[in-house]
Amino acid sequence: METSKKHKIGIVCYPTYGGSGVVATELGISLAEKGHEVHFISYSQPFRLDVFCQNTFFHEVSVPDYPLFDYTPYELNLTSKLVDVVLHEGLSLLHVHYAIPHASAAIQAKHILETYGLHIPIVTTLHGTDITLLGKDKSFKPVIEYAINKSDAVTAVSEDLIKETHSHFRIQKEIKMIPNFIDLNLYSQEVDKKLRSKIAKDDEKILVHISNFRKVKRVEDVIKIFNNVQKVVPSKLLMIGDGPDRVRAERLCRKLKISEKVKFMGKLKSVEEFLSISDIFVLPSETESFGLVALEAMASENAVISTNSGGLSEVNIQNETGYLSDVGNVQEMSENVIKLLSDEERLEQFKNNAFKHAQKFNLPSILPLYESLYFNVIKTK
Ligand code: GMT
Repeated sequence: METSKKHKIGIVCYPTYGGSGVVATELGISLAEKGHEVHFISYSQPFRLDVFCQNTFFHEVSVPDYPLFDYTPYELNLTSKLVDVVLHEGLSLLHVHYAIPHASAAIQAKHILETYGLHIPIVTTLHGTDITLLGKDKSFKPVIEYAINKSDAVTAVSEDLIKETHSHFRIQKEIKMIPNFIDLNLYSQEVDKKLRSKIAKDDEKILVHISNFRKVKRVEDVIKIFNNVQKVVPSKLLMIGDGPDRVRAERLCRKLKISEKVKFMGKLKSVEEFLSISDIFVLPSETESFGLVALEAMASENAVISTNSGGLSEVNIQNETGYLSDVGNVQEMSENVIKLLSDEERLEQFKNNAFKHAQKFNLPSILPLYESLYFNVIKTK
């Protein structure tokens, strides 16, 4: 298939810390490096796009504060911005990440652009909570369903998310699975000994959790697991990120008298160096369509202890790269961490397996899947 032609691609994403924003931004940057012209459209600069990248452009959606509105109509501002950017930059495609409001705004923009005699193909990527959480809220159902069905192509980041989408919505469109990816060059398998010595003693193991500390992440389970582990294995826990449940997690550490062993690091722009010094990544989420952050940890040779919810079993392989348990089974997850940390040979084996499995999701293998999808929808426009 001829995919070498260069295009002008619009990417709509959330700019904040979070897997979907990371994937959308890394995808855009990689497409730009391959010679495509990439226009990011969002309400602020995506956090990984703060350095100069050739062939990339950023268009900010500004949301004026009118006293008339009780609720700011962001979707309308986004729709108008999309129409404007497609018209004036001559885009050949819009790739939107998240069904609402991004896909629904893009579909509306597409209808408006038709009145200008322009056809713009829309590629929608489903990332998770738009389906697994918002999808359960019936008030969004018609909009999400319409946005998916009217997109020219739809992708989801795991097989489980495709299944979930079909179980919540009446979908007439084929949903193609394109898994999330990582750029393996960014991750180191070498332990930064100087950094490690600042966090833990030589005989201590390091556990790490990274998230936005939302309810769905069950950060208190991380603390409970670590509390059980540290009674048996000398260890430290790194809690990276910030969000609504951080205070509860900190409070629990104080109650359990383990605050000295748990370091809350807040939001970090780059997590790679901390992943390189840790042994086990803990992700006890209620649900996770994919769990990109677990894959990032695996790229740095971390074994993973997670729940078996959503698409996590497509990333973390039971008894190979880590262990998976039912949501809330803190006891089993604690025992699994202890089992791994007490058996050096098994731990090394799992770390190596994790790295090998992560290689399957390396950027150069996944990028052509998107390019070929773009090529197909542009060709048929
Ligand atoms: O997990 C979050 O709270 C963030 C959310 C996002 O918007 O980035 O993550 C979702 O998309 C990621 C990228 O595809 C996936 O790796 C995460 O598993 C997914 N989160 C959930 O399904 C809860």
